[in-house]
Parts: sequence; C-alpha cells; structure tokens
Amino acid sequence: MAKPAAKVRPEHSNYIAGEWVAPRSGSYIENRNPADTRELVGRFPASTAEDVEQAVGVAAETFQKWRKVPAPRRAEILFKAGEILIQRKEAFAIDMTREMGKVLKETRGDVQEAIDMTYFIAGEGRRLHGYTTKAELPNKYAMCSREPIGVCGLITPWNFPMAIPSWKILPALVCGNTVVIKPAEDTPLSTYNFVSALSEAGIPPGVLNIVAGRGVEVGKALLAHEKVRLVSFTGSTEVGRIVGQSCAATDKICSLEMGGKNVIMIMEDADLDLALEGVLWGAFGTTGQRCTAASRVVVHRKVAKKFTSMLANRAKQLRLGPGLNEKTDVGPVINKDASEKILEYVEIGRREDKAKMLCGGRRAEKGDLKYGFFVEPTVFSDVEPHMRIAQEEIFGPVVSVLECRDLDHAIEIANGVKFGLSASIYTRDTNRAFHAMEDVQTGIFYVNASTIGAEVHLPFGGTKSTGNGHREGGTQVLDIFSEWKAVYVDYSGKLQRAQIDT
Ligand code: UN1
Repeated sequence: MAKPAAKVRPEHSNYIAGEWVAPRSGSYIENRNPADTRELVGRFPASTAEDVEQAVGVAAETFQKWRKVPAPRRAEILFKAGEILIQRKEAFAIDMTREMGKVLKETRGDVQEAIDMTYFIAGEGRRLHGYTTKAELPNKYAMCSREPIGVCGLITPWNFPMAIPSWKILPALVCGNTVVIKPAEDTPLSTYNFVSALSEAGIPPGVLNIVAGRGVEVGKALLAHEKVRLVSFTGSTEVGRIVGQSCAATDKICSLEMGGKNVIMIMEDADLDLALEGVLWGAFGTTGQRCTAASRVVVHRKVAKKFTSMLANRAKQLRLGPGLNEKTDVGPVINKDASEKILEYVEIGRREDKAKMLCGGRRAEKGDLKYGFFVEPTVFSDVEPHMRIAQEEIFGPVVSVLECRDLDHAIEIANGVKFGLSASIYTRDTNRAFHAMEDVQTGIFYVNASTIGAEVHLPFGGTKSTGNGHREGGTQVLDIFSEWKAVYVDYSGKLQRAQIDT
C-alpha cells in the first residue's frame, strides 16, 4: 500500500506567491483524524486578515500577467497536473481518509473526481467558446467572448476536500483568473495536496494561493476585500446567506452551493432490491455527509412496510470503523460538533409521536471507536412531511421514510422542502419516470439510481435555497468564472447609428 503523501510535519504554512509562508499570527489549528483523534494529521495555519491582505495583493498583481497567457497554454499546465494526480492518487486518498474519515474507496473517488475535472477543464482551454452573430447594420461585425474576472476567493467544505476545490480552482484558472483559496479547517491537507500538484505542474507563483484558517477570520477578510472580484462558496445555507450578503456590499460576483434535503421516491412497481442498494448508498455513503445525500425516502404505501423492514435490517448490519480498514462500510462523522448536531436531530425525531426509530440513534463507542466520532446508521419510519427530520438538512447517517399514495403525492412531498439539489425515482414505468423528472424541482435527477454520484461534465447545483442559480461542473461552470464581453467592429468607414427608427 502506498504511503500517505504528506509526512506529519508539525506545521504547514500558507502558500503565497509560490512560497510557503508561516501565518502572521504564529497560531495553528490541529487537524486530527476523526476516526481516532489520538492521531494528529498536521497543524495548519490559523491565518488572519493580514495574511489574506498579502495573498490578495499578490493575486491581484499576478492577474495582470496570467490573464495574458493564452488559454491553451494555461490548460497545458492543467493536463500535466492531471498526470501528477494520477501518480499520487492512492497516497492522496489515504491522506484524505486520515483527515476526513470517509472510507478509502470513497476518497479514491474524490481524488478521481479531481482528476476527471482536471482533464475536462483543461480541454476547455482550447474551446472557451464565444460566438459571432449578425449586426443590425451593414459593414459591421458582432461577436462576444469570455473574459477573466480577476481575483477569485474560494471557500470550500470538508466533505469533498479535493473534488470541490478542483471544481472551483480549475475553471477559475483556465478562464485566466487568479485564486486565493481558504480550505475547510477540518480537512486542509487534501487541498494542500491538490495545490502542490498544480504548482509542481507549473502554475506560476502568485496565480494560486492558499490561506488556511477559520471562516470568521480568513473567510470574512476575503469577503470584505475590494480586490476580490468573485467568491465561490460551498457549505451550509446559513453561512452561504452571509456570504451572499457580504458579496453584495462590494459588488462581487457570488456563486453559492448550499444545502439539500434529497429524496428517493420508490414506486410500487420498483425493483425493491435495487432501490434498497440505492438508499443504503445515498443515505449512508460518506456517512450521510454529502449535500446530495438521500435523507428522505418516499415509498408507495403498497410496498412501504416491506421496504422499510428491508432497509432497517441492512442498516443494522453496516460496519462502522476507520475508513482505512477495507472492511468498514461507514466511517466517522467529521467532528464532535457534527456528532452532537446529528444526535440532536435524532432526539427531535424521537420526540415526534408518530415517527418510529427502527435502528441506530446512538454514538458508537465500542473498543477503539470511542476515540472517534461514530454515529450509528439511523432509520426513522412513519415520518410525516412537516416533521423537522423531513425538512432540515441533518448531514449525517440519518434517513427518514415517508409513505405516499401515488406518484403525484410523492412529487408533492419531494417538492415540499426549501432545498432542491438532487432527487431520484425507482420505477419500471418510463412514463412515470419522465413525469417525475419534469415536475420535481431539483437541479439533479436520477432514474433507478441513487441521489449521489454526479459526473464532472454535467452541471452540478440546485434550485431554491440550495444555491443562487449557478451550476458548477459542465461547461456551465465557465459562466461563473468568466464575464462576457460583446464586441462590435464597424468597418463601413462612416458613422452608422444603431437603434434609430429609420
Ligand atoms: C457534495 O456533497 O457537496 O454527486 C458534492 C455527488 C458527488 C459530489 C457531492 N460527486 O454526490
């Protein structure tokens, strides 16, 4: 087995202007393994506004050169980074499991997603298409092109610590922007690994900078800085709203990717074994800590009893443990606060008269599990749409089963939450599948597959309070990281006037 990529150095630094520099504060945040907090993964900067000031200054200066580098040349560096990532995939996955907790199969998937995104976006370096069109006047040419924006402040979450930074960093760079990224406090190492691969591939100093630290310090300073022209954020709806409001104060472009309360609808004609696999993967994969996690299952009443007992039986058998153990099904949750919040939701569910908790509901503390943050996979049945466990994002291994009368009822329940990220239907009837696809208000929709597992070349994002209308992934992400310029060339040699009633 490959060794972790990063040695446990006592202290990591910020990465500014191509140099590793200590935070001005001299303070650090400990990064500990959530499966066993006795293991120190590393210590990362607790940076302050001063470090942000330095990084943004450098990024603003470097922007003037980087924007002039032809996009296909910028992309060549990304292709090279893709190759480095492939070589280090196993080591980076191990590092990620140590800091984030999810099982090795999934951290390999996370690194793979960053690799896929690297090649996909590098390809865009030779496209970045604009278009030409016909002007209103003779002897006049009209066209539009994508232009870089400037310094991008990126704020990323701990659950996909390499994939999500890649969704943002790569398109930002290929479009000609410079970047200051604040990685999540809980999982900075994977972002460091990713940025190191990019810098080794040849991203010039100052184009891509890391300032690590807390949201209240680093995030806040990025949001307030006049020279940061765009902020891209993935995280909770609560924090996302603050990000959106702060961006308005300095007219920043703002892209928000926030919560979900994703649903799997199971019709009476569904292949229940297949649906069961989809629910287990969607609800308990990544220990339920995906914004695309399936936390509601709406089952047709004719099959609800049968399906619910199938689900609870399997959920009880899932093996909790450290993600580096190949036998583990479900790893820890990210930290103490997360485990407490999840267990609070369990309590809220238990206090509902009608809902029944069929399994789980406790912190797992047997043997060495007591050194980590393990929460048992939990299934509630007889849940009603208005209950808080069916409305609010829990971000843990807790799933609620609700009953429906028919497809229309299922769609009504599916849409009856404030979020709109991902949804799925299990049915053998194509008419129903298309009907649901059209009427369920989410940005991502699956048929006979779980709510998770989006691919990099399709748009990723959600409706309603899940976001603010942007999509990451796909070529759509280029609309976040570039601004359109319309260009008119008049070659008539005389004054011609458009928009005059002739
Ligand atoms: C997230 O949880 O924020 O589609 C992203 C998926 C993953 C990405 C999830 N590829 O589930």
